[in-house]
Amino acid sequence: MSKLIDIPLSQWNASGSAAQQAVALQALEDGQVVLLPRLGFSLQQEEHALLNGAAGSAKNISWEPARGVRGHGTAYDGALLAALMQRYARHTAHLLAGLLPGYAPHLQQGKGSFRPVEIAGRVTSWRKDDTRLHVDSFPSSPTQGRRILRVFTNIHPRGAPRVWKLGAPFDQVAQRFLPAAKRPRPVLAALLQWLHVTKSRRTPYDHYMLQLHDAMKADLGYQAQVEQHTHAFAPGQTWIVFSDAVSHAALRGQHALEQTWLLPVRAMAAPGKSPLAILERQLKRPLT
Ligand SMILES: O=C(O)CCC(=O)C(=O)O
Ligand SMILES: [Fe+2]
Repeated sequence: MSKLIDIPLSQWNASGSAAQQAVALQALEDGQVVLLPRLGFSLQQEEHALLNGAAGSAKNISWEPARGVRGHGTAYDGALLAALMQRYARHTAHLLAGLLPGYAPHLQQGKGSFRPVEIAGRVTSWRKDDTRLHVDSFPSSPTQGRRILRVFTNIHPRGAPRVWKLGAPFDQVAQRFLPAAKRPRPVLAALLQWLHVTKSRRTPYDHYMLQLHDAMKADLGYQAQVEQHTHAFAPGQTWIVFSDAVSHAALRGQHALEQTWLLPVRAMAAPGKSPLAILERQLKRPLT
């Protein structure tokens, strides 16, 4: 199965045709990336300055509607960034409503991010190293089974692609790494919540997803040998992915926007394809 499917929408608020909606839904739930090769995101005149301010900063800048932008230091105009992120979030909401209308009433808005730093050569710990194949799982933000649906747009002003690798399907990842996974410790989960290390309770599901995330990144033999395809996303392109199930790595690129949406498993067309259901089947017990 090909890892990406193209849908040629060129407007954020266009409804997809019924056929495009069906293709997008099935592709995403089957672990493919939905690529919108003609959907770019235009910056306003004054926002172009944001693409020149990254020197020295090594991090993505995250944004939440309730808390605004964080981690932008003094290099950026916070109000300008917040307005940009808000507009991008709104555009992604329109896109998802038009392409995945069955999801729309169930989507919960997560964080957004502005990614002004070149990925290649960035120094991080292995656990934060997104150049290694992984599935997404956030240590401090348990999803408790909800799907992580993310929209990315390459906004590089001078033509640099954002290069990803896509790896093995989720059920193969789980089969490979679950046998050695540590068992969840409910007392630890309660403590982490009490200390506000996690924003809500880390369920057994979240525990196993973190174990997979870490085990994949830590295993350099796996990284070298597993099936993988490289794909370059050009500036002016947008892509949608369930990043909790799709093995991915970002190898190089600079200047992207990303917005995360969370989807309850019951809102999927085929809930049995969720990582929650796959892990529960393999472990033969409930993980909520
Ligand atoms: O920045 C990117 O293109 C993706 C990096 C990644 O794997 C992530 O944010 O989860
Ligand atoms: Fe990731």
